Order: sequence, then C-alpha cells, then structure tokens
Amino acid sequence: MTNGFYRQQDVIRYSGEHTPDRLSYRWYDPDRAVLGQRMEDHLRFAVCYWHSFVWPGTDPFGGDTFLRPWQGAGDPMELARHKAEVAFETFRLLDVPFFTFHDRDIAPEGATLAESNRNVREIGEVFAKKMETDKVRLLWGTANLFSHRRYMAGAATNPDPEVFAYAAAQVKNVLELTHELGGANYVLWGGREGYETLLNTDLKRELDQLGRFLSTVVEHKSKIGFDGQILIEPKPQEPTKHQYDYDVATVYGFLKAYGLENDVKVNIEQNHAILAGHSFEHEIELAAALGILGSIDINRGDYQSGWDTDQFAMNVPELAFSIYLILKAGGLGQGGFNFDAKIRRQSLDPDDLLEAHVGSIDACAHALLIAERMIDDGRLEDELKQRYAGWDDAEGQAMLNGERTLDDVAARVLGDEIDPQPRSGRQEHLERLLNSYL
Ligand code: XLS
Ligand code: NI
Ligand code: NI
Repeated sequence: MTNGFYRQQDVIRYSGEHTPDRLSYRWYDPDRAVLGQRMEDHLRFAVCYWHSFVWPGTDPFGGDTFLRPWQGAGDPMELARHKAEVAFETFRLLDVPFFTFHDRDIAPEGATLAESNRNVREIGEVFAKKMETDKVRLLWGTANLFSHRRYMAGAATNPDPEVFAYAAAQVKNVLELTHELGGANYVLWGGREGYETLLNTDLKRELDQLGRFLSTVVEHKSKIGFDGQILIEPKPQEPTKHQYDYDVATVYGFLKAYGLENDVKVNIEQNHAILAGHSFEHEIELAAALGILGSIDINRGDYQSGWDTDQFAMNVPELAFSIYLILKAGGLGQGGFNFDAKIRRQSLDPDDLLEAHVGSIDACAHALLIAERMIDDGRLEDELKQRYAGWDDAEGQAMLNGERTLDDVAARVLGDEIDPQPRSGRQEHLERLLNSYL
C-alpha cells in the first residue's frame, strides 16, 4: 500500500549505469551473479529504523527539522503504527531484503516495563503481519539501553544491580521478539557501557558485570532455540568518554576473558573504526583473522570530526577494498550491510531519504563488482602469497609448528651462515594495481 509520504510510488529498480533517473539503481542489480552468488545475497542490505524514522533532525544547537507526520502530537501507539507503515513502505520501495530496529524505535516507553514490553510486542505483531506478504526480513533486533536516564551510568555496568536486572528484562523481551520474527542476528552495542571518570568507577567490577550480562544473553539464546548470531558492536567513545567495547581487538580480549569467543561475533561500523584510530579495513581484517566477523554497520565518518557523523557511505575505493577483504574471508554469512546512516538535517524532502539509500546501495554494489575483479584477477592475492612464500617451505613450517627450539634455530642460523636480505614491500606498485581495478 502507499501512504502518501513519498512522491515515489513504484519499487526502485536497476536501470543501468547511465540512467539520469534519480530514483533508479545504477549499479545495484539484485539478481546479477557475482562470484557465483546473487548480488542481493552477497550484500544483504538492511534499512535501520532509528536514523531513518526516529531521529528528528536535531543537533546539539538546534531542534527538529524533519517534522515527520508521526513525530507530532497524538496517541503514541497510533504514531508508532503510522511510523511502521512508512517504514515498511520504505523497505518495499527500496526493495531491500532486511531491516533493523531497537525496541524503543518501534514503540513508545510505557509507565512500567510491562507496558513498554507490551507496546513493543504490539508493534512486533504489526511487523509479523506485514512480513507474511512483504519480502523484507529482520537482519537484527536490539534493545535501547542508553537513552533513558535510568541508564545514564550504564546498563549491565551500572553500579546499581537493579539497573542490570531491568536491562536484562528489556533484552529478554527484544531477543524473544527477534527470534519470533525470524531475525538473523541479535546485536548489543554497549551504548553507555563505559565510564566518565575512574574516580567513581570500579573498572574490574564493571567488566565482570558486562561478562555476566553477555553470558546470560548467550544462555537464553540456546534456551529459546534462537539460531541467529549474537553480535557486539565495538565503539571507542561517545557517549561515554571510554567505552569498554573499544574496538575489535578489545572485544576479542573481553570475549576470551569471559569464555565467549565461540558464541559471540562483532558488528563492525565504519565510523566507529575510524573513531578508534583504525581504518574500516583494519577492523574487518582483524575480525576475520580472529574468526569473529559477524556483520557490518555501513556508514561513513567524517575524517575531520571526532564524532559519529553516520553519513551514508559513498567512497567507492574504500568500499571496494573493504568488500574484497570480506569476500576473501568467505563473506558475511548470516550478517549483512545495515545502513546505520542518517541523512543530513537539511535533507528535508521525504524522497531524500530514499535517494540516500539508493546512492549508498549503488556505491556498495559498484564496489562489489570491483572487488569481484580483484578476486578474479588474483594478482593482489598472488603478491601476498609470494611475500610469505618462505614460510611454506619445510624449515618455515617446522619453526611455525613449534618443532624447533630456540637452540635449534640459533644453531641453524649460525651453522648455515644465514644472512637474510630485505626485499621490497612494493606498496606503490600495489596501490597502482588497486587503482587499475577501479
Ligand atoms: C551507535 C551505534 C548504534 C548501534 C545500535 O553509535 O552505531 O546505532 O548500531 O545500537
Ligand atoms: Ni551502529
Ligand atoms: Ni554508530
């Protein structure tokens, strides 16, 4: 059905690279085969509820700019239903296979947790009904454990155990709804799991609380038979000065410490990667190396601003190399590319929201085709193999597998008068090669 929000009425389709049409895909062609798989199944795009239908266009100095019909005065549940109509109309028009939400995005907070949970379930029923006929599926659900003032000192890491308990009760409700809606993943971003000052923070206790909280979620996942992945979303700071889930490496250490490294993976966000002083590619490659690459929050941070600007990803070369690394790691499996991205507050027209998604979907699709060429051509991979080839010979393998002691190694170096000669890293050559695929 249409609800009169967008000017666009028809499902947005692929029309080829040269179409002048603002609302047509130039690169995203869902059925196109790429490395033996449909483009849609490689990328698994999701539209997020919070930036697209909840955020009203505020910034620290100014109020709402969007003034959407469901953001005015009225019965909160009626407004939530109206918002759901527009959300599903958006998914239909964009022809995306997935969406994502926080509990508080979809339904208003009630006077008690029981009422809040009921509100969430009621909208969950609206979703379930729509999903009977619509194509869209749930990539992941999550709980908002950071907006309400009860969470100002953290949720799982709060000094008050009752806040921990309240957060757990909230997560149980969304995890179960995610399961019932057939969600592919459940995400935990530690919104306020961090601290402002060590003067009032017992760091060791808070880490133990966080470990216990996560274990409880993993236990409940098995209890209810949810076969989605549990994902942590790393971010170094904002809102707290120091967030515990700082980056992929920190999260991996945390998972190891609490014995959860086989149960939990990561949801990597471009903007969070650069806030942590890394590149997006670094975070992807490290997660893949550690076996915890789960899903992607696709967006773009500003390289000059030190906060989460959450812009739509448009940088094709950066995306191409990132997707190349994901393909080399075997793809995202149950994960996907979630647009944790928002339009700028001056982009007022409803169709701007569609075009933002179309543009970034196209940038990713274009990047996927470039990454396909990089894989098919194989020269980047060959260069890498050659650089490490020495490790494949017998002596290299013996050292690596622990078959040589320090005595053995030293005796061989001295006996054979080994004198290794440096070789070129060929960075400029490789950068040129990379450009040749663009
Ligand atoms: C905030 C996070 C958030 C998560 C979901 O910076 O990116 O949007 O993706 O809670
Ligand atoms: Ni995110
Ligand atoms: Ni973010």
